[in-house]
Amino acid sequence: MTQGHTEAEAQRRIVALRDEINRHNRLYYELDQPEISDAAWDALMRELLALEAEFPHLVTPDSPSQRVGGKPAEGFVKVRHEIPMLSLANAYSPEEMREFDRRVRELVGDAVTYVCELKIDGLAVSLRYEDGVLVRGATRGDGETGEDITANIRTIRSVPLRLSQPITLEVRGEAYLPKPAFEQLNAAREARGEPLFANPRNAAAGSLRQLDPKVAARRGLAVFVYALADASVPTPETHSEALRWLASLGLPINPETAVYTEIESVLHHIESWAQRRHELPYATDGMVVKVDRFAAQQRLGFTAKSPRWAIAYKYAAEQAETTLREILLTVGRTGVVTPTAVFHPVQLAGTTVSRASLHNEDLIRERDIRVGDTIVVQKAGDIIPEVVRSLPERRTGAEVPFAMPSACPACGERLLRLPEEAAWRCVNPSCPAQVRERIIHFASRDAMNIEGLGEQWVSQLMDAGLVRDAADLYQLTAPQLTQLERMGEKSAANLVAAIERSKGNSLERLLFGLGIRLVGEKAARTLARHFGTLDALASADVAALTEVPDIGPKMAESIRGFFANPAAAALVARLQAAGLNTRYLGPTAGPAAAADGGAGTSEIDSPFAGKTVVLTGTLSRFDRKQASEWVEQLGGTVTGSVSKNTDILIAGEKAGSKLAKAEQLQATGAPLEVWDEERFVAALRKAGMAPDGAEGAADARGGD
Ligand code: 0OX
Repeated sequence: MTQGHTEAEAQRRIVALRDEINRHNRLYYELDQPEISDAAWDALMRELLALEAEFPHLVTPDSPSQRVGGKPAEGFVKVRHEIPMLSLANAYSPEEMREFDRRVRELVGDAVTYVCELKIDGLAVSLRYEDGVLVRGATRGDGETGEDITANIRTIRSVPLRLSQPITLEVRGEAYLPKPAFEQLNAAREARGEPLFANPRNAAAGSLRQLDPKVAARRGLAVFVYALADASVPTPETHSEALRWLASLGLPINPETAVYTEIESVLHHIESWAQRRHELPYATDGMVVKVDRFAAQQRLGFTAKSPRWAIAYKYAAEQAETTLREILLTVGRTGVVTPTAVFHPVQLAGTTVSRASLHNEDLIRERDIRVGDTIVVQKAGDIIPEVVRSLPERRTGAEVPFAMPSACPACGERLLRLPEEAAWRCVNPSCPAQVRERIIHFASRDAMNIEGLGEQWVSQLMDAGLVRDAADLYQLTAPQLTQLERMGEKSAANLVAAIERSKGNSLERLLFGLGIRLVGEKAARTLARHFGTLDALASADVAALTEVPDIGPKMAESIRGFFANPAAAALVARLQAAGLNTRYLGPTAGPAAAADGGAGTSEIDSPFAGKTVVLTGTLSRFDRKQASEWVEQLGGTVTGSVSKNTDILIAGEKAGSKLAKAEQLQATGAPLEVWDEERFVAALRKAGMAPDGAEGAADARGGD
């Protein structure tokens, strides 16, 4: 097909192929919506490579053939904020607001005016206009350096491309996804069987970081501008006037601002929005209160991180009372038994909820939660429901205290709780619940990527006795599948083809799919690249494993343990016998293998793998429990006290003795690192487990 081209023909075809491949790379890596099979992608790439080999002088550095992975290593150009983008100090109670007011009055006197603005739950952006024309949009980043997202900002309809006057200015605002757009986006993802975004903020962040502006455009983002950073013309003397002025220039300003001179009026205003805010078509999580007069702002100045002239009042999670009907137990892939509270449905932060994870037995005991209890539930961050406490004073005597059963609810085998662990685990590796979860994981997109094989089919296949482990998938035939309810001939043929295709995956997908404890996607890639074949990895001892960069002793032990386990070894042998590829195919082996270097959803870069982590102090964006879960999901071990075994101390505000101890240890030369919340959040984001600001894997899936 490539032979006999004239150069002009080759050039045209090369350009077309590059466009096509770039488009599919984006669909695959950034949108998780591949339109073509891996094999079809391979064919396009092979054609391009052949043409480029035939006409080497037509190779350009930006050809997708020259890339590792599917997109440039640097997705966005970095932008330095001449005027830093500040963050806000938080207040959680009226008393803290009154303290803020006292501090303000102490410094600038009694004649103070405050502006109240709803705190929009989105992503901070900076917009720069030169002579009235939008020239740059940037994310906040770390406040000093953000990313240039001009192309995406241009697609946001509420952002004017030209102001009503030819002024040069820079403004800050919040980009957000309106609730209806968020719901539509998730509905579409659900219809395609894709993981959902956990909240509008993550969806907004993900949308803004799309490399293809067309995609960002489709997402329906909007912006509210809330600050003037810099302007080439004389500007008003107060923030409230500045907002009106910016509105007159055509910039989108939130209409719900209010001005008061007394803190008690501010508090009343805050209270008046506590419920009403849920009716707005966009998500809010508080009220920002700013000193109005710029001269007063200047006198108040800044602390290290935030202005002294503004504060964010965060609404407490809305709570409701309900009755606990039952505690359901589910068994995960690794055998961990997780209790879930099932309660009478209640309205919370605008939606109906009836379930909340109870995490583990200790939490149920600490909160003295009994079946039949009246319980208080809330949504953490307005999104994730949790049981806050029980109300023992409401008991009738009929309530039943919870006891973790001694047998697995799925298979009846013994449950075991290891010292130092909060979780009970089913010890039976052939427990059907575990097996089901393992097969689902094996088939999942980031592992073997068997299209169409989701939870439902796995359950049906197991119930029908057709599949007992991942290796059985490779024995399935179309006639067997059509016996399943709702499985037509076409679907059956597609599924068999998808299973067959997965045999050609590069080793790292198989390794990740095997679900070896602590081995995430990144480690799987590292191992695949290092050892090259499954056999080489399987016969590596702990010493050989720990020699590999980024593979720590805990992961090494886990890998050894896996291959030493006869059941696991038997599974691997059957997979090999079924004809699965067990070699690393290299970074350019097609989408299935080329995730290397792509910073898309599959790049899990865990700084916590194998590390011992301690959390202390107050974290402003989430609680420690949530933080611990993230660290553990990223392969870290969270312990309660600082010792010489501690690798990382994450210190929030008001960190006390643990921080002191860590600093003492550091002084003695211990390699312990102390991280602040910003660094923690940055690491989470990088690992795709972002509380705000990252597309894909973990945020979409709620980090599970
Ligand atoms: C919001 C919001 C965020 C400007 C000065 C310090 C922080 N999320 O709605 N930030 C600010 O103010 C910036 N105002 C807001 N309304």
